[in-house]
Amino acid sequence: MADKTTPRTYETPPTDRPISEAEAARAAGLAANEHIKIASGYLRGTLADGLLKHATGAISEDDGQLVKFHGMYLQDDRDIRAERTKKKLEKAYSFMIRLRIAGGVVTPKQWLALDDIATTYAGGALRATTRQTFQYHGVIKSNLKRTMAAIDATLLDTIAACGDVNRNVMAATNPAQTGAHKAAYQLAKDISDSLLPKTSAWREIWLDGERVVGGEDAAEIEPIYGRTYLPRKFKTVVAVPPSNEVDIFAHDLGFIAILDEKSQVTGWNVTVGGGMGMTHGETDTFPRTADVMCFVAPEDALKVAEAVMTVQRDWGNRKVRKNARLKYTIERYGLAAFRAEVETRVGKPLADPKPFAFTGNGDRYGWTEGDDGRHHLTLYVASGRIKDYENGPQLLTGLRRIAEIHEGDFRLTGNQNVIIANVPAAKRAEIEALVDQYGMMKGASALRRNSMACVALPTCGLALAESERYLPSLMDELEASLASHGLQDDEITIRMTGCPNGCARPFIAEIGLVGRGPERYHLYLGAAFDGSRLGKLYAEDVSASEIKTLLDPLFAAYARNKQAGERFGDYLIRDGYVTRTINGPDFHESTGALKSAA
Ligand code: SRM
Ligand code: SF4
Repeated sequence: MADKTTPRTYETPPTDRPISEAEAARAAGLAANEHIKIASGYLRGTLADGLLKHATGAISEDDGQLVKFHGMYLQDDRDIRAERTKKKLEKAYSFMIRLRIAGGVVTPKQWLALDDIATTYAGGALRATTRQTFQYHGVIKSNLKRTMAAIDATLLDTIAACGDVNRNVMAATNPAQTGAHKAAYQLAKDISDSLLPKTSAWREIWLDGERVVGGEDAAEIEPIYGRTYLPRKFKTVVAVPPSNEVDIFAHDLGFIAILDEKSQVTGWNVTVGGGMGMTHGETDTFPRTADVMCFVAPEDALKVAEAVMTVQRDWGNRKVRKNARLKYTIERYGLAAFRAEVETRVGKPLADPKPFAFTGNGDRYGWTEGDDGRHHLTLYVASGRIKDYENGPQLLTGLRRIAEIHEGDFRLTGNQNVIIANVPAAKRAEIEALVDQYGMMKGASALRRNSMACVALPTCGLALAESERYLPSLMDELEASLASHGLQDDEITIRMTGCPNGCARPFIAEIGLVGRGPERYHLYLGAAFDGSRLGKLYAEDVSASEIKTLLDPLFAAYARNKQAGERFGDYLIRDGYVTRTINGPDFHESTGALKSAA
């Protein structure tokens, strides 16, 4: 037995002691959002407590990141920010809530309930987004849980509408149009369901649901995502040629229906690595059109979707968030290596893509008739804002009246428009009368029908310039200019955003206007009408009043010199006004404006 006085010897403590995941993430230099995810307990953070703090209309910064996974953003009214700061008042905080509606299909009953929520909690407006869903703006903190409960009662939710996860899955708009559209809608729903986060945090926080007890085992709680979810947002779409209304080349993952001679889907071409967002002046960020990677049989489509997403989960950049999207992963490792890894995970080689052709990325307005004799009416909604305009269409009331009598459903398009779908022939006249009564089809020009603007000011915290509130008046001027050159019926795509994040996909519009600062925009030209080619920077930092002056001579030259069927973007390249952008980093390589317009 050792004598009490004998000094003891101790082992040297291990230097590789187990450290927490959060510490490991910090040691590895991971981006701040990675720490927040790790520490959040599967997206809970301190949200539940934060909602009880009535002294502020905001939530903590970390919770502000987490709440995105629940489909929400903390915002403030930027129109009155300076005035409130001067008065030493807290910013006028409120929340934007985004729904998840795979394929954008809503029943009349849901429409009425969503309208009711808009009227009660969100300033009387529904906002159809560029990704086939709705947003509410201006919901104050004390109404959040009531609003979420009301959304839940519609059998819709907001889970994964934002955040580092697979977001709302878009599909060619009208499932009732053909069998192929039905298949596209089904695939979108299946992908949306299978890639949905499984944490019970959403139900627990917003609906006072029970915490699902179980271990802290990531494989059980989030079998696909794990504790850190994805490096960045991930967007999936499904298209049916010849329409590219979902803008497949702008998304991380896409499926293009390949049809047989009877228009049945034989399988899908898979696209990867599209995206719009960039930062002005930082050439290691850029918009990129997706690559067409392979062809898959219908029974393999879901497996491939999961494999693409998990390769991005494992290979995506978790240190630098602005280089974390799949487009950068593919630029870094190459398409061949990416495809090989997807094949390994799917467990078989994938076939090469099949031929396909798109004709445009806009919507088809007015009435159409489906295979089954049902009728569908596509309505133009300026920037997707569904409200009663003072001297314009009474969209909120009119669509409510239609929902009260409609037997089919509503479809949201990826161009911020609404389709009143599945109308039996006998009901068409009644619906048409309501559309007329509420001024919902008042002649939008060809340019306007092919336009989109992102939300920007006053709610978007990232906006550098106006967009939704400015584009309508700019279009008044451009319409006059087009008409003076006899181009009033020419379809030209025009899109505006308040910053280079590209929420209205401006880099693949023939005329792209991207906010640079108050009343200043970069002008991009030369993109393809079908959304398959990026535009080129034509003029930098132009003032709002210069835009028309710059475009007018180009319209004149186009009117004079265009060949039969030639699109505006293609013409500008052929006649040497801008160079053709190949893809990705090449976007920054040379400026446009090679030749000045006479
Ligand atoms: Fe977006 C961030 C609005 C489609 C790229 N987008 C934002 C935020 C949430 C601002 C923020 O982070 O604080 C904007 C909220 C404004 C507001 O007040 O409502 C916002 N984005 C929108 C919507 C509502 C625009 C619209 O006018 O309809 C669209 C909602 C879509 C949806 O239903 O999910 C919307 N955003 C897009 C698209 C278009 C698309 O996906 O087809 C893009 C370009 C494609 C892409 O993802 O690359 C897009 N939004 C971004 C980015 C840049 C991402 C990047 O990779 O760099 C941001 C900023 C970010 O993520 O850091 C952003
Ligand atoms: Fe906001 Fe910029 Fe997106 Fe417009 S493009 S909504 S300004 S983040």
